[in-house]
Amino acid sequence: MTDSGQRRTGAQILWECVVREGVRDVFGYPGGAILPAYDAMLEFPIRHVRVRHEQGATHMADGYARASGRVGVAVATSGPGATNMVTGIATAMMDSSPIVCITGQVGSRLIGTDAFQETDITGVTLPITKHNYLVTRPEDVAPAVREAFHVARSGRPGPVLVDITKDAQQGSCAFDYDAAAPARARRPVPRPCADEIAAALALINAAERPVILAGNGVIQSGTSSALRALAERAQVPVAATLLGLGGFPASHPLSLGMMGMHGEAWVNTAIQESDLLIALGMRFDDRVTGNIRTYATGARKIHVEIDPAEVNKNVKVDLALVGDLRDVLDDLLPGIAPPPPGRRAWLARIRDLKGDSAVLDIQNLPDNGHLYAAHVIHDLWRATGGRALVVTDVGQHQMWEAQYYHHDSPRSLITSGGLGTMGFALPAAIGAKLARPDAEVWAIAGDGGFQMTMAELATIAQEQLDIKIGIINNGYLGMVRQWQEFFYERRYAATPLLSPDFVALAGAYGVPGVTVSRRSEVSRAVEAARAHRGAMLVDFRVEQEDTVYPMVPAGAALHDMIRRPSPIAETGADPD
Ligand SMILES: Cc1ncc(C[n+]2csc(CCOP(=O)(O)OP(=O)(O)O)c2C)c(N)n1
Repeated sequence: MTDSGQRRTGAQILWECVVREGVRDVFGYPGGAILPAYDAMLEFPIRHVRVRHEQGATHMADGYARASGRVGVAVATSGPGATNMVTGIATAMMDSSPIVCITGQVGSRLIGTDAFQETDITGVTLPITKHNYLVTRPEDVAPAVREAFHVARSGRPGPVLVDITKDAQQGSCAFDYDAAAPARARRPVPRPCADEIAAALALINAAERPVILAGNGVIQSGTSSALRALAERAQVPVAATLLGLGGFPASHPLSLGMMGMHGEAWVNTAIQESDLLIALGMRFDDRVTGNIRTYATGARKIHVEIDPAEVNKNVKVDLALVGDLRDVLDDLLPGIAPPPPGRRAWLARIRDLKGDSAVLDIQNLPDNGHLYAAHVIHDLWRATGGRALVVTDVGQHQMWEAQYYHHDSPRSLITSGGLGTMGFALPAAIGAKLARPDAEVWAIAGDGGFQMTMAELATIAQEQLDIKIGIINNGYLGMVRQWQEFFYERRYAATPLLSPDFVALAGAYGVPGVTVSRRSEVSRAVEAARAHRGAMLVDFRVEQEDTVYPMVPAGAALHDMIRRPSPIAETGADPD
């Protein structure tokens, strides 16, 4: 660390700030414009994971942040290095994940000349960052980096980019860390007033058929136990968004599970029949509401949200409590009254709905020898005791994971919800494993999404990371094929998929693998992977034309779902 007033280069100042923020792991890829920073990095206690593609670096930083709650850091050079980060930054933005991306920029005198590897990356990322900075002088490095970390983690978290010109990295200035505090005034987080809290309590205490909608905000704010206290005291069932899964224990009797497009029928029906929705840290995404005009029309709505821009954006609410969920729950809890008598009938009604749907559940049907993805996820959940940290990709397998792996604790599911980014799982799992080395980390990907970032297998091998990889291999871009099946008369344009031999591919990186094509083999393969010290890949060859049920077609009312047909066990002929 520097003595106060010592001269330091911009590159040294950068890493000193990063280290003082508590960061020890960064993910990146070098190049000319960021070379001074890479050179200076060697003087600092930083583990740098050199990725195979800069998109991977951003997903790793994101996975690191989601697994730990700490800020993740990704580094890239100018031009193509920086633009390769765009998808990862947008992914972090949509899911409110705190990451700081550091990019090199061409020399300040070359800016605007179309110099070699010049891109206006602050311009490019303006709509997909919480904030970004172009730093052209060494004196400005520390204030920008320190503020970037603050902005990324404060309020509603999100990605911040700091673009530093090569001369700002190379140049030097007198440096005093403590004097280089962020210049900008910090914005205080609002807190609802007593009248608003009283109004919310009046609604909650009187409601006969309330439902809590728990979102990512529960996990971000670390309020799982307060949520549990609220639900239990008021006897209110809890539905979760995809990103809210784990915020409330799935095994709890008041847990409803996932809501929305692929939510179970009882969850969506309960929401449609409710008289009060208590939305906590969620933003009424269209995948959650279906058609807004027909969404929970009989329900009053309370929205607790830290970002005022989300309030009344998609769904008009009766009462908005803008503030940190932790503060609001602290204020609400003492005023929760014993539930009114109607609440008991409501819970009974939900129990009936649940029983009705469960009859059709694939887990309750006889094993016909075929391997369904739902079996794989269910058996993985059993084998890991529900305690693994699962990182999924995007597609059908993501929805089956959400339905069949029952998450009891926060930060045990990491998935790209808002942007729905294929290629997310493998690199995000790397970040998660570095953030939580003791966790059992499983990356679950489709055969399509895995191929988008599978080069990061090399990173796993090089860093010797103990990550288990499960590929749900159905020979299709499954989720798109499902839409074609339902809405395009089974015209499977561009969705059949040829894949390499994934086990041989992993083997080329020194990662062992096995192929599984029968249900009876699932548990054994999972156990073998768990017993192996180090990375291992399991290629699950599942039914090709299986479908995620239920499904609310895009734009339809939440209660108008395509239900799971009962003869699902009859898909395909008898096994040989
Ligand atoms: C980068 C990107 N491109 C395209 C899509 C559109 N998309 C959503 S799901 C999906 C299919 C995913 O197929 P696969 O990875 O094999 O998983 P499966 O649905 O079969 O489980 C596609 C193409 C996307 N979400 N992300």
